[in-house]
Amino acid sequence: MTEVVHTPRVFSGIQPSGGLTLGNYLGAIKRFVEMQADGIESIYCMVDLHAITVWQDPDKLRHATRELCAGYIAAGLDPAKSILFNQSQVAEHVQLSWIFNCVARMGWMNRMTQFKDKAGKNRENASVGLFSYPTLMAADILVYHATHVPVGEDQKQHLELTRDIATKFNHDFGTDFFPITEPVIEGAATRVMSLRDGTKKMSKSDPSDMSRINMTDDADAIAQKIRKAKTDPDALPSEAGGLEGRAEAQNLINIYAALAEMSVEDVLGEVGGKQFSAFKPMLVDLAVARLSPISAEMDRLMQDEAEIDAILADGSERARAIAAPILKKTYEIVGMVGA
Ligand code: AQP
Repeated sequence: MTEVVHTPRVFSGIQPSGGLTLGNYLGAIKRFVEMQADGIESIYCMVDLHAITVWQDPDKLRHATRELCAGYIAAGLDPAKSILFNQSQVAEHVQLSWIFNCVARMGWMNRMTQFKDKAGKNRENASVGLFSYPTLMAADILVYHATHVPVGEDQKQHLELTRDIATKFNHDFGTDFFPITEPVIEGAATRVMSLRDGTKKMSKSDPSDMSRINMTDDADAIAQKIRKAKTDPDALPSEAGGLEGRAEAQNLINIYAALAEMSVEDVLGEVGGKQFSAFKPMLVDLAVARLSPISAEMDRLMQDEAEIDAILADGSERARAIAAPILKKTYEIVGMVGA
């Protein structure tokens, strides 16, 4: 069998399950913008079908989908260079996910920690969609033959499953058709933690708004949240080793480093020895300087919903042009009769 060389192509997605957080920005979108700058063909999705694995109010879902698109663009994605679209408009994702439901094994799915975290104690009452979420995610990626997927640390296990599905499909059908995708988990803030609890991920759906910085927060809200962020009584260390066992201090330093585009070591070289009372105002100033222009641009873009809808429609068409032949070929490999 000849080895297929897959051309580099980037895919990633974010759920419109609420407003964008600083976690989504530092863990994902900021990396998307850097990858666009590298000139690799890039496809960025608003994964609305993933969002409905837990209840979404339809009006809020529509708003969040458009706002997420505005967030992508405001952060620096150019819809002429990158393909921006919402998942539900390219049916090939769902069609391929069915094939992958038949490739993935129950044992693999039962090991997915995100399902366990999100379903919580009431697993019997979770949607079937929440359980099969990772096979749809594998389809999102592989329906474009994406080779690189920039994500935050929390998505690592789903990406490993995507690789397992591609490997098993290729093995079962004696082909090299699907690439073995590389996760791209890079930067100082691949796991931004809650401002109220340094052991919990910062999340859109955390009931406490004080736990996260939203990309739409104004300067006052950002300042208030950082001022009230949980910390410990000690001064900041001068070296990274001194952050061990200090989850909240580590989190605020990681956020600073990612926003300043500095290494943690360099940040500690500057702020080591300072109390949080002196460091927090520095973090507020930096966060406001970096995030305010993005939220102002999101506001401006949201004034023209028709323009956002046109960008999504154009992106869907360009995405479908890539996905349709890959799905068709998959069906042929599997043995579906068709034109
Ligand atoms: N706290 C985080 N730190 C770093 N990266 C993060 N991401 C999410 N939270 C953090 C990254 O953002 C991308 C999109 O995530 P998602 O919206 O698909 O789902 P999620 O990871 O479940 O994000 P949320 O905010 O926690 O959403 P809800 O509350 O709806 O479940 C991914 O690349 C993710 O790694």
